[in-house]
Amino acid sequence: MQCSPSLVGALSSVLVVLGLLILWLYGRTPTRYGKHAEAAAEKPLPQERRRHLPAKCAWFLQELPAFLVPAVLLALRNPPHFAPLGCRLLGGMFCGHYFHRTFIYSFLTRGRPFPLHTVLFGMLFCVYNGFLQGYYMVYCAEYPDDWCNDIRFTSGILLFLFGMGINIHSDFLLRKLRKPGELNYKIPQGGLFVYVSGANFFGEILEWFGYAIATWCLPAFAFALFTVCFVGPRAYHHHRYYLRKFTGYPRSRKALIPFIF
Ligand code: NDX
Repeated sequence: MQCSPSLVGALSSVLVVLGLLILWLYGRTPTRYGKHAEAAAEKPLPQERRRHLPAKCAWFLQELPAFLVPAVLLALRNPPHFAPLGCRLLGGMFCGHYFHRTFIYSFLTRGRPFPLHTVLFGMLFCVYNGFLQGYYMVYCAEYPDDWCNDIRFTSGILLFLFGMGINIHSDFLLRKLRKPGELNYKIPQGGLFVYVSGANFFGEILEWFGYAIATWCLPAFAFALFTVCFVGPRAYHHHRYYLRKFTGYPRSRKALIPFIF
């Protein structure tokens, strides 16, 4: 396969447009899964009356393509070797994140069942994004020999690891709020939840901006922007939900960015 810069440009632009569309749609009304499925249940859409999948199964199926598609592109690389920096960044950071999300997070989650159509949209999205990131890093990315000493590379890797740490720890704190089989909501405590309601989302955003800075490429920045557009409004709606539901909810806590928003 050859690198086509116009294909990369077109797919990245679509990702940005999708992100902005989602920001416009979900800025006003929350995505209808998890705690916002409760409100949706009062006025279900026709597709929401149909089938749901258990959360473990939904997360596994939804996220698997984001791991598998770039992994297959890496394996099919001709000649197949892992030496170029782009391949190592893709394998270590992008596939590393989705390995965790697919094979660890999905088996640990204690979340609610997902509407089937949401899972299908999620899968489609992960195929698309997995292909874009994988195709670019395997076939297009070229770095100077001293890129590993560049401040963008080192700061990006550190930001990615820092964000991943926050994200995994915050998802762990959320999981600990429930015993197996429970589906009720409690006030998140500890870690970065002391400062924000969407600590896991804040970590996810840092992660993808770290990846974008370390790889310094259009597809990665497009995905980081998409992440802000999708999880940003979700953090905001979670925050409003908590303020409505819990009278004792800490007033100093922000929605997404500590001390700011
Ligand atoms: N999956 C990213 N729109 C999404 C799936 C849905 O990885 O087509 C984006 C991802 C997809 C979405 C994905 C893209 C856009 C789609 C959408 C479906 C429709 C939409 C395709 C791919 C679409 C159009 C048509 C416009 C194009 O019961 P519960 O489930 O609420 O339990 C929760 C629990 N919990 C609590 N427990 C007790 N007490 C409390 N107070 C609790 N609060 C929460 O914790 C869950 O079990 C768990 C986490 O819940 P929550 O709501 O905090 O996080 P969640 O949204 O479930 O995300 C989980 C993790 C998190 O780390 C987050 O950062 C990451 O996944 N994530 C999520 C979404 C997208 C994404 C990352 C990214 O863009 N990078």
